[in-house]
Amino acid sequence: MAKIIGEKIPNIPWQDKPEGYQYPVWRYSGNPVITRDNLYMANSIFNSAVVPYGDGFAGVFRVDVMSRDHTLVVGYSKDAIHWELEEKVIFRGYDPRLCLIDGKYYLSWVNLTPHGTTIGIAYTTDFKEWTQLEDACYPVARNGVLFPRKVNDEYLLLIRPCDRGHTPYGDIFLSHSKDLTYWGKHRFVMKPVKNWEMTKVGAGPTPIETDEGWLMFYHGVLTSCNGFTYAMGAAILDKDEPWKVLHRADCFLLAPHELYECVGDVPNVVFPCAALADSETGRIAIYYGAADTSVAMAFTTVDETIDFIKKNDLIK
Ligand code: BMA
Repeated sequence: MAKIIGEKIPNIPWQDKPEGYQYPVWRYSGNPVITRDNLYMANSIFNSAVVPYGDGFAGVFRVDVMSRDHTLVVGYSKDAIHWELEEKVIFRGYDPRLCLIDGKYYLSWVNLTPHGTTIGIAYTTDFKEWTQLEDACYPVARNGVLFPRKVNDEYLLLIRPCDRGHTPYGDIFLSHSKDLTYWGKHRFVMKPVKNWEMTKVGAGPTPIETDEGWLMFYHGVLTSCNGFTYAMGAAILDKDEPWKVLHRADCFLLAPHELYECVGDVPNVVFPCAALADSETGRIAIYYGAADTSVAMAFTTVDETIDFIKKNDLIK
């Protein structure tokens, strides 16, 4: 039995696995949970981040507005399924991740600069006032994902260097920092290996600490004759040296199969940006962008996912 090391979330949203379903990750039956109807003047609300907050949950949501500008707004929920979003734009950019480190909620996102995208970092304690730090790197990079605690006394950030366009390549790297300002000791973590992720890979939700290592969900991109297909994979990174991949599934765990994942502004996209993980029960609720149009949820347990990764392990 694998164990999640982290907080208890007794009110984690949950639905049991459908009878007879064979795979380790199953979708919420009420998907999608957030659509453009959640906010006036939204074109689409998708790749978004959530965390437990107070007696409920808070989140930062990617809202592409009707001018098609990329904005980030805050939202709140009692049950992590039904969300109230605020109109106020906190930052411009996209693909937010949230991470609680030492009592502060850190946001990392794709920050927009005149020279291309980079990784913005800001923190808050109340989701109202934000303090923005220096960008974590120079352009061009995306998919910046912080670890929820220091490892060997250093903060860790997964990062995916890329180009200014729809990058036809992309490997995951890990950077270290003592102060969240100066980043260095850049380590290669992983590159695409199998067909389903052959074009590029990028970290997804904040890594989940387990007694077997860091559980990292990520997205992988396949290029077909019809364009990109984004699916979700999973790997386990070494606890103390997380640039070392201990286990990695050779196949996706969730791919665009439902209509709301296959049809939208960008068809065939499953893009995970957040996960709630309850250390008491081992339950995990994953939040992913569906077809760059809405937010959907899927469930798994730490046991099911780790078992599946090990049974289909490409690390021999
Ligand atoms: C990536 C990012 C994501 C998006 C995906 C599919 O490059 O821009 O925000 O979901 O493409 O369009």
